Order: sequence, then structure tokens, then C-alpha cells
Amino acid sequence: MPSDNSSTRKKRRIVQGPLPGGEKYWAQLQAIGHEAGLHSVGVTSADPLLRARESIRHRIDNDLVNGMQFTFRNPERSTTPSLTVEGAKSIIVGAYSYFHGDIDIAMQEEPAFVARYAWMDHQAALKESLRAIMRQLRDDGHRAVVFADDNSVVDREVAYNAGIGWFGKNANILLPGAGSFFVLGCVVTTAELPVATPVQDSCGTCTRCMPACPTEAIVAPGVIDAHRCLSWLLQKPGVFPREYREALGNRIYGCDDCQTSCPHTRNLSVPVSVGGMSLRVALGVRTLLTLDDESLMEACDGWYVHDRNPMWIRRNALIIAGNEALPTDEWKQIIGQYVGSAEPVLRAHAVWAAARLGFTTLIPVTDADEMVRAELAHLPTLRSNL
Ligand code: B12
Ligand code: SF4
Ligand code: SF4
Repeated sequence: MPSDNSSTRKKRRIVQGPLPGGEKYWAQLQAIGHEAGLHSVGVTSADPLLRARESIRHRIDNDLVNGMQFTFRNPERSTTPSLTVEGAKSIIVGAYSYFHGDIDIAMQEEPAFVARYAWMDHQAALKESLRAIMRQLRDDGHRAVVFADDNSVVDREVAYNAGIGWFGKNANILLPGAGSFFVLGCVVTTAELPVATPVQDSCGTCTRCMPACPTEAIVAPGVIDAHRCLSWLLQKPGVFPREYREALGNRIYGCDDCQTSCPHTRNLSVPVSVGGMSLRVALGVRTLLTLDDESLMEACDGWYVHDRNPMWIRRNALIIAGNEALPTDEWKQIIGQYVGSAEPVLRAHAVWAAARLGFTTLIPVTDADEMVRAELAHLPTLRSNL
């Protein structure tokens, strides 16, 4: 997802004399960030992120990446701010709350839950706030570019360095007194600014998030195994690992368990107003499985969907159906349609759902595709609550 790295040179004003920097200037920029809606604003140097680079290499070497690209594709670039913004001296980091309290949903059908960070486009709101700082820097003659959830910067590492929060054992950055329901982004700039001191660890002896993870994906404090993390498995193309399908429950995008189990996040989250915008807390599973391609992609707007192919959302929805649907005639018809799909991936997950719901007459003896045959050889038993 490219950020705001449109021609910086064009927008930068030519200013005579020394450019502003230092403590007073930083206080002014910080105030602009707060005014624009950022909960916390910090600053660090634009030096290479050597610890993050080492961690990324460690994840790659220890087979914890499971096909993720993001910052793992080009670790050198993602951890060298000056390769992204020439002459970069400082990184201003902002945190934007995505906590909207708890919302009751009344749905006519089985809900498929969306993790809080995707209830609305929080990244857009975050970037808008960061742009207020960027504009001031550019007006003053500095180079300045906004990044958020972009592969050019490791957001959590710069947030930690900028004194925004500490690294929780759940790998998230937790803000003192406010928890981790925050998206993070930054402005990489040529301005020279005073560097913050990192926040001290406040996890202490707590380890609650580790056993709270439904798939035991937190394999060491701060280390996530992407072979197990539901958040990644929902995005990754291919067969959803059989051993984690039941644990997926009714999640359709993202997972919040390692955060909702955290006492800091659960008790101290800072609610943010959405200004009349609607929140996408959950979508109906039946709806997801019956919409046409275009409407489905619209319903899931803003999500990372591999190759923008709605098939991956349907694959995930079929697993939720196997976990949550009741064995009614309507469901039999829906699952039956997917058992007859031209896409092997959908047939494979549909036979799994059919077995969970006890629709044995829908399940073929064999299939032309190897992936589906593998499913047929490992069918689950009827769901225990049916
Ligand atoms: C790849 C990625 C993922 C992957 C992998 C996550 C991971 N932990 O590596 C997947 C798809 C699984 C994922 C899931 C989520 N993600 Co994500 N993700 C990213 C992305 C694109 C890159 C992260 C990265 O580079 N990881 C590389 C590894 C090496 O970094 P790390 O795990 O943070 O490692 C650090 C720690 O280990 C620490 N460290 C070193 N030594 C020690 C020792 C101890 C004891 C500890 C505790 C830490 C520690 O230093 C390392 C280097 O910084 C960033 C955006 C970006 N451009 O940065 C968003 C980002 C990290 N994700 C974010 C969010 C919101 C999520 C989810 C909560 C979404 C959801 N609800 O499903 C989950 C949380 C899962 C989790 N527990 O981490 C936010 C985090 C906000 C925050 N407050 O921390 C980010 C920053 C996006 C954004 N701009 O807001 N994500
Ligand atoms: S996001 Fe969910 S699956 Fe991933 S580490 Fe956290 S609790 Fe585990
Ligand atoms: S649950 Fe405990 S260990 Fe995990 S991030 Fe929160 S405070 Fe740290």
C-alpha cells in the first residue's frame, strides 16, 4: 500500500536561511499532531532500524514468515528510512485510536466478525492527521513524507523508538495508560528534531495474551508464528490449515484475542468518535456466500484480499459456516452450490463445512482435484453441538 510519497520536491517551499528545528519547533509540530486527532506523537532519529532488521531476519531464518511479503520482502529497504526519503534526519510517529467501545449487533443471520482495526478505514484517518504535520514541515522548507502500514517503514519499531509505547508480549505497541488499540504511522522528514526516550516495559510478569491466543501463535514474548496467526491465515491464499479451522470460529477478518485479553488494552482503551461514519463490526455469513463478486468486494472494501480475488473471502466464510451454521435446508443449498463449484479451493472448504454440518449426501466419493481429494481423506466429524 503506497503512502504519501508523491513528489516531495514539488511541494516543498524554498525557504531562505536556516530551516527550523530543535525543541521549540518540535513542540509546535507535536501540538499540530494532537490538534489533528493523534492520541500520541513522538519523534526518533531516521537512523537505520537495525534491531528490526535483525528481528525480520530472525523470523525468516526460523521459518516464522509463512509467505508474508510486507516488510519481509526487502528488509534492507524497510529498515533504512534514508532510502525512502533522501536526507531523512527524523521520524515523527503518531498513534490513532481505533477503539469505539463495545457495539451490540442485531443480525438476522450468522455473524462473521471483523477485528476492530478494520471496523472503518482507520489508516485514512491516521494519515489525514499525519498530513497536518507534513504540511507544516513542507511549508517550512523541509522534505516530509507520510507512511502508515506501508512496507517502507517498520511502524512498531519507529513507534517504540519515538517513545509512543512499549512492545507487549503480544507483539503490539502498548501506549502507557491506553493499551494497544492504535494504528501507527509516521512522517519521515529532513528536519532535525530532539529524539525521545523509549517507554519502559510495563508487561512486567503478566503473560495473559500468550495462552489467550486461540492457536498458540505467540511462540515467545513478542514473536508471532505466521503459520498459526489467524490474522495472517485469513489473508494467505491457498488451503486454510485444517488444524486451525475450528479455532477460527466466526472471524472473517483479523483477530483481537491477544489484545482483548490484555489488562492494559481491555481497561484503558481510549474511545474515539467516528463522526457519523458507520462501523463494519460484522457481516452476515450467508450474505458473504451469496453476493456476486463485485458486491462482495465492495462489502469488504479496504481489506487485504490476495490478488483482489473474492474467492478467498468465500473460502473463509465457508469455514465460519462449518463452525456456526445450523443444518437447515437453506444452508444445505448454499453449501451444496459450493461443493459443485468450479474452483477446487472452494470445493475443498465446502466439503469440510458439509461434513461439520452433517450434510453427508452432499459429499462426493472422490474429486478430479488432488486438493479436494486430500480434504475428502480427512473429513471432520459432525460438529459437537449439533
Ligand atoms: C506483517 C504485519 C502483520 C503480520 C505479522 C505480525 C507480526 N507480529 O510480525 C500479521 C498479518 C500476522 C499481522 C497481524 C496483526 N497486525 Co499487523 N502489521 C504487519 C506489518 C505490515 C509489518 C510488521 C513487521 O514488520 N513485522 C516484523 C517483525 C520482525 O516485527 P515485530 O513482530 O513487531 O518484532 C519486533 C518485536 O519482536 C521487538 N522486540 C525485539 N526484542 C523483543 C523482546 C521482547 C520481550 C518483546 C516483547 C519485543 C521485542 O522488536 C522487533 C522489531 O521491531 C505492520 C505495518 C508496518 N509497515 O510496520 C502491521 C502492524 C504491525 N499491524 C498492526 C495490527 C493492528 C495488527 C493486528 C492487531 C490486526 C488484527 N486485529 O488482526 C494483528 C496483531 C497480531 C500480532 N499479535 O502481532 C499494527 C500494529 C499497531 C500496534 N499498536 O502495535 C501495524 C503497525 C499496522 C499499523 N500501521 O498500524 N500484522
Ligand atoms: S492475532 Fe489472534 S491468532 Fe494472531 S497472535 Fe493474536 S490472538 Fe493469536
Ligand atoms: S496481556 Fe500482559 S503480557 Fe500480554 S501485552 Fe498485555 S500486559 Fe503484556
